[in-house]
Amino acid sequence: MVIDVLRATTTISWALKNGADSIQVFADLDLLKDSATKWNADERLMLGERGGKKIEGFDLGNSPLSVTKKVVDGKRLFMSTTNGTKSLQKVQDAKHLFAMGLPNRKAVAEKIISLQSENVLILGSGWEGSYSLEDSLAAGALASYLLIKYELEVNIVNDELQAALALWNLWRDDILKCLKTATHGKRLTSLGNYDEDFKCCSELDCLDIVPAQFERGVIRAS
Ligand code: 3SL
Repeated sequence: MVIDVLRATTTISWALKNGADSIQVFADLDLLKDSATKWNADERLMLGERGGKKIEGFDLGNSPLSVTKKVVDGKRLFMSTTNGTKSLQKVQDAKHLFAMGLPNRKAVAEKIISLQSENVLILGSGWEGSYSLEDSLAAGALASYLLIKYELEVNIVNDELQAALALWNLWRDDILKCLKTATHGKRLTSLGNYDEDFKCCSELDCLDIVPAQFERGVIRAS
């Protein structure tokens, strides 16, 4: 499972909630443009960012607020972001692959339990290869939900997730503050007013959507 709280997996979850048909993720922009041009022009959108800013010539940036029903309903989104879509590509050979943000934490947790998987690998997207506070927070939020609801069946097997759980217990009552304290939050703040994005990305368990990979690189609501 891949987490990118700010903001890729939150945007993916909201896009699917608002009726996007599917989201095809890319690390490489040329490949993205090539695939997008082969798709029906009325049914495609190119979406993405580099360094937090919308990519020139693209229809949308990477904000969960931009993927409204009016804009994305019935469309395939061709998406590339600095970290989140790269992470999704990296693990695309996984048997089951999900994308999670804080808004769909509960929905993804219930899905995981329903699959009765022996092992669950959680990949926080971070920022260009380094750790990020907000993705660890969400990993801790997931662990916390699973432990409280399914205590006997869940076993945390590494210190990274124990630390993430401790982080969640520290910040769970002020998620918004945690996101703004994170270096990525500060980076976004330095680019402009992202208050509504922060609010949207910090809202817990408000979406019943589980974004799941259906074919290599293509994510749909499950
Ligand atoms: O790195 C990513 O995948 C993005 O979500 C970063 S940003 O929030 O759009 O800046």
